[in-house]
Amino acid sequence: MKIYLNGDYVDEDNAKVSVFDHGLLYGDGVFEGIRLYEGCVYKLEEHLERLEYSAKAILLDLPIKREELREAVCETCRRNDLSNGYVRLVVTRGPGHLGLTPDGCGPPNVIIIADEIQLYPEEFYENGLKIISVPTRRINSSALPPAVKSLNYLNNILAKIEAKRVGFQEALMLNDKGEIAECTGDNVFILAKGRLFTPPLDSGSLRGITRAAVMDIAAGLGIPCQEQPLTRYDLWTSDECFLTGTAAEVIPCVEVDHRQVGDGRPGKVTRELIALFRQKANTDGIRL
Ligand code: PXG
Repeated sequence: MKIYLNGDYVDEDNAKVSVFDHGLLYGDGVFEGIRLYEGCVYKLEEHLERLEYSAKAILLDLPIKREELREAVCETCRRNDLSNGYVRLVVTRGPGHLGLTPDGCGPPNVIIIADEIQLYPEEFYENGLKIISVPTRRINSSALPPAVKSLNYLNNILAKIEAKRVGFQEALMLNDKGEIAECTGDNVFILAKGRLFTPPLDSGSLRGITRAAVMDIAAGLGIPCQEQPLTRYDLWTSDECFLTGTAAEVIPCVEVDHRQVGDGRPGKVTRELIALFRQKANTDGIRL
């Protein structure tokens, strides 16, 4: 496998960064996860923009321009002969001293890994996921803007472990007020009385690119969609529930905290959104 590392395409075994990189020492950096569908890098511009915003928010100067980064993502896919897969784009603060200050750190490391993707088994798209809310909370939006896709995922990882230990595939994460934030790597939607609802960013949700794509598809279908704070009760009593994310795409939830959602089967609107998302996935991006 060829990895892009600071302008070079190197073998996996030679793709090395310093142990003094603050990305490793402190999780100081930003990243994106991007899909490649039949030779088309899905919503690449949106991902590059979000990366730039994440970097700006944490005062990290990207050492590479949009055009170069776009080409590097595509070239990494080409060099690995991929036409379907997953791209991980990472920018770290770079090597520095032991100590939190990023003064003297750098240059940032820019890493692009393009590989095949491990998807949820198709069975979950047909039968739905069972999810459970967990004690570990989403980081408060006043502590770290949830729109920043940083290298700090420890509380999401703890949430995932908590859900898995009690036999669930995914964890529902709440914010400090007990409102729904999101799942560990996916946004949450419900359908109630014919309207879609998803938590606003302020509730602790990432500005998901799949979330936005689903909102567009829903608008095209004439289904109203509102960003609104949601409680666990709203999910328990919803007619349909689904998650959205780069890796999972659109995936139904049929049980939340042991309460069956709707009739316990993936809902009609959810199935329609899954089908339309899949239809459009290889048309909405940049061709290799
Ligand atoms: N919330 C969080 C916290 C995320 O990290 C999403 C929502 C969905 O956003 P997009 O833009 O992908 O629709 C994400 C992003 C994984 C994995 O391995 C997934 C993400 C990030 C890191 C790892 O499943 N998803």
